[in-house]
Amino acid sequence: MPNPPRFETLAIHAGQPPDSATGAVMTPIYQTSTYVQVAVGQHKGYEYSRTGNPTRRALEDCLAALEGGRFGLAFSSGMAAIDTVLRLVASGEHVVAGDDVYGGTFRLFDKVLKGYGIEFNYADTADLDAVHSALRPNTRLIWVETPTNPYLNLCDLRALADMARAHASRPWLGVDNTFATPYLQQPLALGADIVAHSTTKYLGGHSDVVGGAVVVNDEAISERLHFLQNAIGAVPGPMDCWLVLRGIKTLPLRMDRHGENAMIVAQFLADHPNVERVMYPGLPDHPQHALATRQMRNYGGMISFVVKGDEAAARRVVESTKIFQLAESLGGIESLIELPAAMTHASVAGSALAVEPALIRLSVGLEHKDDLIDDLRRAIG
Ligand code: P1T
Repeated sequence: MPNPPRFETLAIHAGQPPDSATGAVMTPIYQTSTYVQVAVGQHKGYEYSRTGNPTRRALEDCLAALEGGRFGLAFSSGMAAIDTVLRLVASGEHVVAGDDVYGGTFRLFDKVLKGYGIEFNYADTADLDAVHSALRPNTRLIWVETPTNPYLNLCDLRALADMARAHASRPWLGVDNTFATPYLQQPLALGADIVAHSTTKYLGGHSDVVGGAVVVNDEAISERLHFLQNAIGAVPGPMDCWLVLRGIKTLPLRMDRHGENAMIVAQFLADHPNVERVMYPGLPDHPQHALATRQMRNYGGMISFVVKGDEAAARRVVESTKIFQLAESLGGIESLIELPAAMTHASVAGSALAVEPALIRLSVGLEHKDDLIDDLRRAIG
């Protein structure tokens, strides 16, 4: 038996054999909404592009392979992916979510889904006891990010999966793997039931597309998700699927360099006299550094930090970098800087999940490390 292909090989080939019609080496963009039927119900596996599209199928198969899962589904955004997963939860059921998640995820849970009768509470997912005591007899889903957005906390996925299996209501463990990507960690292998992504970020990798994904192993969950994907219809177009497929081909290379650059930037910040606190799982003083070393291939490209002074000082920093561009989002080749409390996490303001106003978040890109350090040195003073 030949060895199963490694991650780098899957990233380039999984789900993408040469096109059967033409031999095209790159997956064609099947820009079509519908497919001819030679007689009623007689077709080549595709009827209508909300239900299925060959370019999307290539992406879905590739995503499943990268996560080491059986079934992949692509969506029009990360939020559409998460929303579709949450439709697995019925009114009257309960979700334990991390207390440090993307602001849009909290907004969806608190401002939309709660109104349809799903119960939510929020726990520090780094603290297993806190998660355990948040579980209820009607808990259907535990929803976590690791590392979290924006505080870069980790949770022990294997321990949470064991906890979910042992609990009477047998909730699913769902993991938003956007920050880590499957190159750095594969939650399904650690016992998670559902993995979700904003493919807008590292998977796409070039800040040119918005998309989402879900990967699962269980056939019944997959069937329900496929039903929901078609019924709700938050699907990506073929061009967007192609952009994500193209981005994924270099994911391993990019993640290696994101991790290297971020480690150098985090060390620079940690040594800087004007910096009060740095949150990066690769720093030895990060509270889950040992877990990060065990659970992740490298420590990723995201860093949060607080400068000495007040929010105005933080605003001055984010408005004065030249290479780090002031923008929401993350995971592209270019470095970004932002103020979560006022930007990506404005929707958690006033809630228990509120982010401190002076927190700065970096998405460390692939520019030369010395240029990144020079840029931050100029901005921080
Ligand atoms: O933007 P969209 O593709 O819909 O993905 C939403 C989403 C889901 N999960 C995580 C962990 C995310 O970070 C995001 C989007 N986040 C940003 C836009 C941001 O700047 O944090």
